[in-house]
Amino acid sequence: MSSTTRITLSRFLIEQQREGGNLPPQLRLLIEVVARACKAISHTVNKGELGGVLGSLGSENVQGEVQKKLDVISNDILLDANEWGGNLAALASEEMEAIHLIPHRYPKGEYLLVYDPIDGSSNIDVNLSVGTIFSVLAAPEDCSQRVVTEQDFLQPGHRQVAAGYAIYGPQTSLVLTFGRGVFGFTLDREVGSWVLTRRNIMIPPGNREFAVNMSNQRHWAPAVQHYIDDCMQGRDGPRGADFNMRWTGSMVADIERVLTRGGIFLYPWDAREPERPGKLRLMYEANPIGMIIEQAGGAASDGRGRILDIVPTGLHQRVSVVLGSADEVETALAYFADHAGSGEPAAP
Ligand code: P6P
Repeated sequence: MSSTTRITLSRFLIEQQREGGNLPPQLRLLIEVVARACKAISHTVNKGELGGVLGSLGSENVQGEVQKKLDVISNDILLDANEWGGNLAALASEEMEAIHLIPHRYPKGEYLLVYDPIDGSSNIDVNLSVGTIFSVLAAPEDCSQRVVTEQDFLQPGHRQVAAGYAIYGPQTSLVLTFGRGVFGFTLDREVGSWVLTRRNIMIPPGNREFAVNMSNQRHWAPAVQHYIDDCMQGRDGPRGADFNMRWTGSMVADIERVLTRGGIFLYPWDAREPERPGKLRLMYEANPIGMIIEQAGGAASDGRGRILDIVPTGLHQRVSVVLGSADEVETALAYFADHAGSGEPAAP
């Protein structure tokens, strides 16, 4: 790509602000700060053994999951980068049980940032792609006059004003949406700039590829068993086509593949913990990814309805997800509908 055509993230955001007229300066600056923090996280992840950043801390996060060193390091990078800028009224993270208020010494802003600092952290020690997922909401107007509470974050996903993820893989890339299309950037490490490499990403239809953790198959609701069974029967079965399966253990890596070549990603409810709707978290996994998928022409459901219409009841609540190319999600949801009247177990 010649240097004359290189559009950096900064230039892209300024042009979006100028042209679209609905990328407010505070939101533009917030995205710049988050993107800069993702560069710092990428640099730290890439150190691997040499940086002493691998392995676990021996502690558990609010999810009851083992915390990796990089979970905490990345969380702190995002906190330190964002709390002073005057763009945020508060932050929230997978790694922090409660919301994080902006210290009194800094001005409060108009937005709420909620994020998963390292998604897929179980893959860090085995050198597989991991990522950062973030979601931006508008803070209620009276937040400037009062203490922000968790309730202020509990907005349905269709109220997000921006969403994105960084993926730390063979390349470090950033995928962003403000509700007017999905854009991809690649980190130029020589210069330290995010460079626009994909405009208006659209999920290709018709790709016969599903991403699900097959080891949970015996625990799924019958609707999911039936859908995956039919895919597995290939061209001689009801779907009339052979399917491929991929599962990386990092949502951002699987979603990057779905955005790029299509297919479907599922993490459905299962009977291992029947009271739990699913494994993935609504506020900082399903909602931001769901916004990106919809903006790329896809669909994002919890198996019964649109993920972005779910009214959250808790910062760390979990949800079942079925998302990807609109055609394949529609086909999968037909299985859910077929089984819905049978009284079979499904997401509570
Ligand atoms: P499992 C990572 O912990 C994560 O939240 C997602 O990134 C990923 O898709 C999923 O969980 C993997 O879950 O049960 O297959 O390890």
